[in-house]
Amino acid sequence: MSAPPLERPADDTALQAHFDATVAAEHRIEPRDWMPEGYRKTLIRQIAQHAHSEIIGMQPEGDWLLAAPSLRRKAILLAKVQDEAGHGLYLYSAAETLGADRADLTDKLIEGRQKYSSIFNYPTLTYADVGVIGWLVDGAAICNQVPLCRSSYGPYARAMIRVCKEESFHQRQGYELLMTMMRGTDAQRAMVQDAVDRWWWPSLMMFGPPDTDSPNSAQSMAWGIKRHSNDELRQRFVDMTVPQAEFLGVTLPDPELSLDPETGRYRFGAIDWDELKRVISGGGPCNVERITRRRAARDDNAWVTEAATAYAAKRTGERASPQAGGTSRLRGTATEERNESGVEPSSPEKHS
Ligand code: FAQ
Repeated sequence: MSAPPLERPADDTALQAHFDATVAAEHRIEPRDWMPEGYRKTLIRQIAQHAHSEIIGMQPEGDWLLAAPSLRRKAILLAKVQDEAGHGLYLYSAAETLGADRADLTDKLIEGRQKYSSIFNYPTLTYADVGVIGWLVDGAAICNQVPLCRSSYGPYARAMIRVCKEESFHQRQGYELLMTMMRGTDAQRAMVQDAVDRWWWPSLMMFGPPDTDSPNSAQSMAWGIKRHSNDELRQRFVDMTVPQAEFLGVTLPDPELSLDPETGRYRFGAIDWDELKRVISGGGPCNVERITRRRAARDDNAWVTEAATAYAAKRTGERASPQAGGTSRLRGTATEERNESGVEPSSPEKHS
C-alpha cells in the first residue's frame, strides 16, 4: 500500500519527505510515485541483475534436458527451466515500470555492463548437479528472496511472492532427486557427494561480498530495497542447510563447520573472496560460454521480436517503425494472419 497522495503540488523537499515517510511506514512505493533518482537507479540495477540471473540460470540445468534419465525427470526439469524463464519475464517487467527498456538491459548484460549471479558460471558435470542446484542454489535464492517480498518497491515485492512460491517447489524437487540418488548405488551416492563438494562454496558466494565490503547494502537497506545484510542471509542459509545435509547423508566440504552452542548458529570456514571477484569479473569456468549463448539467442531470434512488434503495431493501427521489422517481416505476419483466419488482414497495406 502506498501512502496517501500529496494534496498540493510540492517541491522536491516535500516529495522527498513523503517518500521517506512512505518507506519508514513500510508502505509501498509504486511506479507513478515520486522517488529519488538514486532509488530508481539502484532498483533497476538490482532487478536487472536478478532478471539476468534467472535467464542465464536456465543454461546450466538446460544442458541436461536432453539427457535426463527418465521421462518423469525430463518433465520436472523442463517445467523448472520454464519457471526460471517466467521469473526473468516478471523481473524485466518490474524493471520496465521504472523506465528501463528490456532490449537495452539485455544488451548491457551481453556487453558485460550489467552483472548476473556468479553461481551460473559453474558447469553441471553430472545429473546430481541438477539435484544440488535445486537444493542449494534454489535454497539460497529462497533465503535471499523471501525478505524481498517485503521490499519497498511494489512491483518488485509482488513479483517476488510468486517467484518464491515456485522456488520453494524447485528446492523440494532438488532434494527429492538427491534423496532418490542417495537410496541408490554407491556410484550414485558418490555423484551426489561430488556435486555437493563443487557447489557448496559457490552457493555461499551467491549472497554477495561480506558486509564490510558491500558498497550497496547500507543505502539499499535504508531504502527498504534489501531487508537484511549479505552476511545475515548467508548465515541463515548455513543454519537451514546443515541439518538438511545431515538428513541427506552428505558431508559439507568445510572442516570448520560447527554448531556454536551459545548462539545456536553454525560457524563456518573462510570463503575465498578472490574466487567470487574473479567469477564476477568474467573469469569463472563458464562465463564466456554463458554470454556467447545468450548473445546467439538474442541475435538468432531477433526476427521473432521484430515480427511481434510489427504485428502489434499493425493491430493497434500504428505505423510500424522501420527498425521494427521492415516490410519482409510485415509480409510474413500478414500471411500468417490470413492463413489462420481465412480472410485478408484488415490493414489497407498490400502484402504479397
Ligand atoms: N554474483 O554491494 P553488493 C536464482 C555484485 S536468482 C554476481 O553487496 P547488492 C534463481 C553486486 O551486484 C539469483 N554479482 O550488492 C535460480 C554489486 O555489483 P554492482 C540472483 C554479485 O546489490 C535458481 C557488487 O557485487 N538473485 O538463483 C554477487 O547490495 C536456480 C557489490 O555487491 C538475486 O539477484 C554475485 N553472487 O547485493 C535460477 C537476488 N554478489 O552492481 C536458476 C536479488 C554481489 O555494484 C536456477 N539481488 N554482486 O556493480 C540481491 O539480493 C542483491 O543484489 C545481492 C547483492 C545480494 C545479490
